[in-house]
Amino acid sequence: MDLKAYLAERRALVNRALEGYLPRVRGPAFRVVEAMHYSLFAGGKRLRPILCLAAAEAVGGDPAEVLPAACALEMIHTYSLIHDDLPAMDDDDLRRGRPTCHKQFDEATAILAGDGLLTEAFRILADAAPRFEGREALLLEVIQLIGAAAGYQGMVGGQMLDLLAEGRQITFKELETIHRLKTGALLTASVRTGALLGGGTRAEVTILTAFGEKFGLTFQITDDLLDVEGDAAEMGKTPGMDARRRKATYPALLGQEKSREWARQLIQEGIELLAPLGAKAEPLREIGRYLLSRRS
Ligand code: GRG
Repeated sequence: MDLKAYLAERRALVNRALEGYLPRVRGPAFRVVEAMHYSLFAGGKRLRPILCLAAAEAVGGDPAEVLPAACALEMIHTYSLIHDDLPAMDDDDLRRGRPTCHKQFDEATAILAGDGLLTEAFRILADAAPRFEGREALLLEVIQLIGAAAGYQGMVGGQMLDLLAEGRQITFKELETIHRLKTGALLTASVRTGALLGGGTRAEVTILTAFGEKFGLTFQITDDLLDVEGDAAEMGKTPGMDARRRKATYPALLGQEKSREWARQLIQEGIELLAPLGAKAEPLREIGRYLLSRRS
């Protein structure tokens, strides 16, 4: 399959839906809407929504059915980037090739833009209820799982552990826990959401969730490698920040070559898990392979 064309088509689908969910309607609080819009449309890869759509497809579901959840996941991801870039956290100036939200607007507006995106995500999910008439329990399960993945049991908890680990020597196991929560939880939730709302059987949902977990870890290893080897223009952010902040990373703990090898092995294991799903899971397999060669 032509992965580049697939990703471009899916990205366009997600972007159109996001535009619909976040129109730039003028009003007294327009500044915060503008800041939300600024960060949401700064050109991200849309990996989480695309994973969600591809997982629905892998179980024979209709991707259009899962679009609201896919958009909610992208909003949560964008909120996390806005808050992660704040002076109190990573204090970054560049994100998605543009000044970070707090640089473009101001710190208070960036905090509110993140809050606005997180809240809006759950409103969109709840608003999708009429599409799931007779299957409301499924939608509730998804709202619960995304809440858990984004909150203190997932991404927020991982971010806390990451901040606590700064400048301290940590073990490989601790590093894996941080990344499983900070980045892996939302990526895994994206795949699981697609599988559930796409109408997958429990066995299919279990397979896809296990794939999501392997994918999440592989993503983080390749993210750490990009920070060492990547190019600022291609990445849209400043490389080398992990070392400057003395952050524990896979290359720092294992070395670059071993990290690359481990990423290869993990995603291969993930792809093998998808065997029972047959050809319908090909986009997911391709997205998995793409992790090893991505430049941004
Ligand atoms: C502030 C609650 C809170 C959490 C922040 C996800 C996260 C936790 C911080 C982001 C910092 C970071 C660079 C983590 C590494 C992995 C990651 C999430 C990279 C960015 O995701 P991509 O590559 O970005 O999918 P795009 O811009 O393409 O959407």
